Amino acid sequence: MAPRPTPSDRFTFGLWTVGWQGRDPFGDATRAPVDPVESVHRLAGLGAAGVTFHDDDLIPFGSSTSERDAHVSRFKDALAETGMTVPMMTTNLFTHPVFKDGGFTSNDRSVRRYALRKVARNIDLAAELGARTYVFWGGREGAEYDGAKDVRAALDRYREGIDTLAAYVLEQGYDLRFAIEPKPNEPRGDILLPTVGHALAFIAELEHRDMVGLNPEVGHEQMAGLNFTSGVAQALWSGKLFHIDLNGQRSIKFDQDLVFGHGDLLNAFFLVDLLEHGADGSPTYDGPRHFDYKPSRTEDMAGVWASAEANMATYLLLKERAEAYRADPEVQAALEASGVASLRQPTLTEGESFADLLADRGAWEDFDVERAAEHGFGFVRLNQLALEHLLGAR
Ligand code: GLT
Ligand code: MN
Ligand code: MN
Repeated sequence: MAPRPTPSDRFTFGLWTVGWQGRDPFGDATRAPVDPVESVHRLAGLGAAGVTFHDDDLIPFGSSTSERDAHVSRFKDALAETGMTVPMMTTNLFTHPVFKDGGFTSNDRSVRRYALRKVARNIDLAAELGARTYVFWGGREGAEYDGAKDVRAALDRYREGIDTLAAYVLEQGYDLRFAIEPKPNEPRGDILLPTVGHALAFIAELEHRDMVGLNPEVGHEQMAGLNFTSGVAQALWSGKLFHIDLNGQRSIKFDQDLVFGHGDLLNAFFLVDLLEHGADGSPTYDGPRHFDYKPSRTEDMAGVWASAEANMATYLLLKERAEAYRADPEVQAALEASGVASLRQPTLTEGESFADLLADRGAWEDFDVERAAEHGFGFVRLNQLALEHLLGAR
């Protein structure tokens, strides 16, 4: 039996996920639109804690002020009726043709100015709804042709955009942090800030770098052939894991946005272990477990809600399996034998200088290189134990 989620598990979903109609570059929508109010009720019924959204997911682009107020008001009612929260919000700077060359980095300055206004307007709503994280996914910030974009100027404009909006948040006194979401390509041929590493380097150049972190997505790193769990570990190491997009991806291809765990399952197992248990058994991340997936266009509406449940069930199953893995004395012995804990020990002893190391004959002159080279680390055995726990064989 799959475990049942409760709001204390902090599962959240983008309104654009269950609301995806299945339109792709080759085919029309396979499902009718879903009313955001219905999504709030359905997801609450399944045990989720909250929803997230782009401005245009709730308030259709081009709505008048009175229409906007009406959408927000019935959405707020749904939140009040269900107890659902909105921990994160974001802006759609990619659907309307005006953003075809990007928002913050469009070669058209008037579009850049319009993009800043669109974000600021939605930041006001985010603060009103109590969101704590504001995501920036720059899907259209990029190019297809190397001569079409001065990348250094684009990065200047990207920095200007983020810093200007960060200053606005501070001036308004909003309790909101920014999270940049990297992606290597799609919809643009090449997107700026393509990976966790690029985004971390960009954040270090910002004036308001303290309030800007990351929203890494499983599939986006895997599209670039990278190890997601390892990227998340580096984001944590930098104190920059502000939010996370969980889903599934099968290798280097278009962005699949499958259900969490329906891609690289072993990597998902170690991701859940990292988030829930870190290195010493305590959680490393206490924010929402946010699913950013697309219910496959083969599914009808019953299949959509079943797929939403599947994300949460998979996460909880992996959490259970990771707990069993951690508690197994054989795993503990294998971890010890593999030197996993030993890596946490500094290479120089406390108080030891580099001169002391240079004087240590045991580290060089008398070091038995051949003997040290013979020693096996037992990583395969460790991985097999993880796999057996994952498959429920232990
Ligand atoms: C878009 C994208 C996602 C981002 C969302 C936030 S929207 O669907 O594919 O990865 O997280 O803008
Ligand atoms: Mn994606
Ligand atoms: Mn995402």
